[in-house]
Amino acid sequence: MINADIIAQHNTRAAADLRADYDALGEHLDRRGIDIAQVKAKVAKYGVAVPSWGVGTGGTRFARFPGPGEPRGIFDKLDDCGVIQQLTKATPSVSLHIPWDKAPAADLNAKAEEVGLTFDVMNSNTFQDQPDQTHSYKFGSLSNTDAATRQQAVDHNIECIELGQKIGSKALTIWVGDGSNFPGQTNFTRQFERYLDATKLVYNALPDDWTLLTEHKMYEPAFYSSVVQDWGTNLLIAQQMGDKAKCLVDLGHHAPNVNIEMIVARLTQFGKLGGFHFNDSKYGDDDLDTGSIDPYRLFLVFNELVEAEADPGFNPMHMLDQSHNVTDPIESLMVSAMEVQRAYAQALLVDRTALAGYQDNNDALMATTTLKHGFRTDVEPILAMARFEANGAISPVAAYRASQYRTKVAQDRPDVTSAGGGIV
Ligand SMILES: [Mn+2]
Repeated sequence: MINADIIAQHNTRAAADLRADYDALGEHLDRRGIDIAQVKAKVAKYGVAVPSWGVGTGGTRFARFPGPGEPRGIFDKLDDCGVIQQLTKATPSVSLHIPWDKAPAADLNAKAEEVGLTFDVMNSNTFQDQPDQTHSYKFGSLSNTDAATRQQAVDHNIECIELGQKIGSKALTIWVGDGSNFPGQTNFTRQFERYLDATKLVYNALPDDWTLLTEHKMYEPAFYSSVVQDWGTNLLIAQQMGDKAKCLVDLGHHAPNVNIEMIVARLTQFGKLGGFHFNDSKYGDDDLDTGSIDPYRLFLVFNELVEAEADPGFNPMHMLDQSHNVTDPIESLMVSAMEVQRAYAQALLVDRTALAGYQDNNDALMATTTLKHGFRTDVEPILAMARFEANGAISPVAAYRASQYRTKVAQDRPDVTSAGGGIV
């Protein structure tokens, strides 16, 4: 963890400027009929989960270029996630990936408490083979033509639920790489039937207070067809499973230019939006840092989420899911968490009464201008003040660099040449 004195010194130098910026923004928002303290209170309560695999350097199918001080296992990863939360106060939980993060529940709980974190959604892994595994997933997992292979995948998912129950998790996310690479290789219908039958066995093992999240992705690793390729298929799965099953939307898992915010609205309308994987993309499942390419799209997604917030039962799970190839993963995850918070804060500023009026009167120009007014407002003082008041850092990246955390952990953690990239 970072020495609290470093954060305090850093904040002391920046506090006066922050106060002035915050007060100025407060006056501006007051003229718009918005109470800055209310927005700040909502932002302060907002949290996005960090994926355990995100703190290691990612890679592409061509190469991976690890940085210094890479985490050696789940306990190093939890240290790094603890730092992200300590500085940003925006990432109170971690999402584990099994078997990469498999460890005794008592040890996981003790470490999480030590670094001030809780555990979010569990993630299963049936898209690669493990050394001790009986059946291969080369030709699929939950939809494999071989019953024993499907059962192995079902058992693994149930094992994830059982570990999750011991560490306070309340949800399981399933993403499978199942599909085909050649036209004719599989029968679409029979393959999906096998997937549904196997997934139902996992669903039936779900505790009453748990949610099953299924994640769609258009292509990769299968390049001709994917069993769970789009939100329509995902919705069918959630409907077939039952009330505890919902859809997870990964922002990078759609064709370019697809209107994701409308998918969010559709799934929300029918009570089937279960959660998000935030990241950004230019071409495909690029897993770039959230908000780095198209922050307006992120804002439009949050506009739908804020619209739905009025329903107290609406509580989708929010998680980052990205791969860091050229940056320090801790820095990328901190910035990304703040980008998610920023989009949320901007969406909170939208005058929804005015917007509804323009929509009803078909005033397209004023409707879109009203929406954009939220996006154009620089809400950084709100985010920084929320961090400051929670004993986080006013400028997390600057405080992190001043702490030399990476240099210090690199002394204990030997260089590694390869590790699971975990790009899902
Ligand atoms: Mn994902």
